[in-house]
This record gives sequence, C-alpha cells and structure tokens, in this order.
Amino acid sequence: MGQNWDIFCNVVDNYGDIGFSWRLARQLANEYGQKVRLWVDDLSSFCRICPEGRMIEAQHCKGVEVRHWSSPFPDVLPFDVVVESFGCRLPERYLEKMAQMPQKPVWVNLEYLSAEDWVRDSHGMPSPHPKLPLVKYFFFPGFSRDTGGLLLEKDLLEQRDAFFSDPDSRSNFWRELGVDPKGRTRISLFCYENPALDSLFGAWAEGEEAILCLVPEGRIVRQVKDFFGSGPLSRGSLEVAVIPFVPQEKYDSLLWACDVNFVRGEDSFVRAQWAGKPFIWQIYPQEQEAHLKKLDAFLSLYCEELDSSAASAVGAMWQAWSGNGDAGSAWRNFIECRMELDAHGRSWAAQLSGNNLASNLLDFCRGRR
Ligand code: TRH
Repeated sequence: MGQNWDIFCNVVDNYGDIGFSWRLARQLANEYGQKVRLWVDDLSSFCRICPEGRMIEAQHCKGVEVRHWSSPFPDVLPFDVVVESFGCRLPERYLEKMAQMPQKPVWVNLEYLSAEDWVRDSHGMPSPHPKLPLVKYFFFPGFSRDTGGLLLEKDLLEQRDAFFSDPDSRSNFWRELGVDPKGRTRISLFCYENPALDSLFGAWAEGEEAILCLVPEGRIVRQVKDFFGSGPLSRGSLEVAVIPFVPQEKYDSLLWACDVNFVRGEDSFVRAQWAGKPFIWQIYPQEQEAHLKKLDAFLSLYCEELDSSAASAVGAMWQAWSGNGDAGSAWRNFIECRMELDAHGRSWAAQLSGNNLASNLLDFCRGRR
C-alpha cells in the first residue's frame, strides 16, 4: 500500500547528507510507488548531484517533490511517514502539527552507517518525545541482517554486470568523459585533503605499472596540482585527469569503469562496495577519533573471509590512507592482492545485497502505523 513520505535533509557539509537522502527518496518513489516529499535546506548541494534541480522553493524531479526547507517553515500537513536523515532536527512548527494529528505519523531518525556491534542493539529502538505524544524510532543502516541494511536500487547489480560484460558501454563511458585510459590501471580518487596523498602519488609515479588517476572536481584538486608543481599532471608512470563532478547515477559508472576506487564519506563508500572492485575508504573524520573505531569495525567484517596476507594488506592501506602508516609502501602490498580483492569484492557485494534498506524501511514503517 502506498504511503506519503516526508524526508528531511539538513546539509551539514559535503554531499553525503543530500546524496543519501536523494537516493532514498528516488528509490521509494520510483521503485516502491510511494509519494515522496524531500525537504532540503541547501539546494545548491542538491543541484550538484542532480543537475536538473533548480534553486526554487518547490519542484518535481525524477518522481520526487523537492521542497526548500526554509525558515519560517511553511504551514504544511505532515505526511504518513516522517524521516529525519542523520538526526537533523525537525522544525518545531511541523513537530507540533505531527502531535496534533489523530493518526500520528511514523517518525524515523535514519542514522549514520556503522559496522560497530552496538548498532544491532540500537536498530529499531523507540524514543518517546519528552513532551509531545510522539515516538521517534532509530533506524540504523548496516552490514548485518539485524540492521537496516544498505541502499541498493533494484537492478543496480544487473546493470553493473551488463557494463562489465559489454566493451561498448565501457568505451562509450570513456569517450563521453573525454579520457583515453589506454591499457593503464584506472583509479578513481574521491577524497578529502589528505597528507598521505604525496606518498601514494610518489609510489604510483615510481612504480612499473602505468596508472591513470581520475579525480572528480572538488576540494582535493589543489593538493593534487601542488604535487606536480606548475607542469602537466603527470610524472613517471602516473597521469592524473581531473574530471567533472558527474550526476549521481553516473558516479556508479565511474566506479565500475575503474580498477580500484578511493572513496570517502558514507554514500560513495557504499557505492564502491556495490561496484565490487578493490577500494579504499577515507572515513569522514569525527571528534575524538571516533571514526577510527568505525573504520576498524568495518575492516574486521570486510576482511573476515580474506586470507591473512590480503587482510593485512587491506588493513594497512586503509589505515595509512587515514593517517596511520605510509600510503606508498602500503599500496605496493595492496595492489599485489588485486586478483583476490576483485573476487572478494564481488562476493561481498552479493552477500550484502540481500539486506535492502528501502524495503526494510517500508516494512518497518508499515508495521508501526
Ligand atoms: O561528500 P561526502 O564526503 O559526504 C560526507 C559523508 O556523508 C559524511 O558521513 C557526512 O557526515 C558528511 O558528508 C557531512 O561523501 P559521500 O557520503 O560519499 O557523498 C558523496 C556523494 O556525491 C555521493 O552521493 C556520490 C555523489 N557524487 C556524485 O554525484 N558525483 C560525483 O562525481 C562524485 C565524485 C560523487
């Protein structure tokens, strides 16, 4: 049965908040026939990942009603399900309206992704509002069956496999991007500023393998250019191509077309897992280094089925990329395990694909109305 959804997205910084919310909104609307209204406070971030978007108060885009979350908040009636992405605070006025409704909306706080154990116990927990007759539920994405799972579009893995098996799709992709990868190892590099970059680039430049590194336009470009000085973006075996920031759907093709992917934040981290290629995650830094615990928790799950040398190569590479170790030497061991990591990436994606966040969320909310 169709329900109406209000999804609230407060853009803290970068593209992860809107990237996740927009993906969820599209999936609920287009795959599950739900009516979805997405409230976003920073329309410019939205337009960056969805170039058809416009800087206007209300619009319809790809089956979703996109509204500017402005202040004062407009006088609207809440929908059946209210999702606050990443614990963003709902407007007071809207919250009061929710409390006055004869049938209260299902109110969900969709939390950050983590592989830590405590997530399983917290997933689905209710939290009554201290004053209003409302209950908020915590919904945690995650990697195991007893969490909310991960966002995965219905036919994404089939599309990926079709891309892998069709040389025309791949050559069209490179042609459209205006890049000729010419038999080189292709690496996408989506990252924050990172002191480990010089050591990694040094290893790529000095290595025997020819490398084409694709860097989406963004905050890392200045550091990339500094590495090369005033000349062209190439040294030894390494060439860098700065490419445009692509619409969200196209980002998957970039991950599929590359041999190794460097990702950051939360949403690109999940997309790299669906791509099934070897990948390196630069986790979003948190206060008191809380992110390092998250990194370890994920690494122990992801590496469980790898043999010990591949597991330690992955661990060392990821740690070095997050500031602990030398990225250049870690790279040499990491890339030695490439064949094993390729095979592992495919089975890891297949294993995760049975736990779909959007359908879990639908079931969760149906059961609470
Ligand atoms: O942009 P991010 O660093 O976002 C982060 C994280 O979400 C973090 O958890 C959050 O707390 C912080 O922001 C505020 O990285 P992330 O999550 O990978 O999001 C990037 C989005 O951008 C993702 O949806 C993919 C999309 N994207 C494109 O659409 N086109 C592109 O060319 C690229 C490189 C990315």
